[in-house]
Amino acid sequence: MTLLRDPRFISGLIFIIFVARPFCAAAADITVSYAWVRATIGQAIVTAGYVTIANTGETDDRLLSVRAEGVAKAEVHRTTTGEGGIMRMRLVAVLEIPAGEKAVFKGGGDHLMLTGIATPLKEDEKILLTLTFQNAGEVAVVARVARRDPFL
Ligand SMILES: [Cu+2]
Repeated sequence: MTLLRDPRFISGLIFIIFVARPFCAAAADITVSYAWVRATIGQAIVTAGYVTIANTGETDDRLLSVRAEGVAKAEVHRTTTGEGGIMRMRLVAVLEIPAGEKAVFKGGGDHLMLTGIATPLKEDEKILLTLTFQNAGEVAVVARVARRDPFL
């Protein structure tokens, strides 16, 4: 991966790993934790990721966009179960994070949809996610790659 040869990327990553708590990143009033991405199967170029976003401040914030290292596109999706148990998934262009509240991503609910994965994501690898918020700005978090929720 060419990113890993870029010294700026490496120093950025080292900064995140040693200055922020692992698997948890904070900017102002927004904390992103419990970040993990489901390992890809075979040559699949699509997978899902999960985070918990807490807004500990007094001001509402909004998640505007997400980037994932080595992944062409990352979006917030919401799965809902309708009549007859039919599951639907739709794009959430802007995710509101009201003051004092938490957004918990999970299977069957909100998730990050990662598409265009250049290199298969294997269990125990790590992937850098960068979430951009309206007020808090960019919050980077190192997500674990796992086959199932490593935080349960
Ligand atoms: Cu999805």
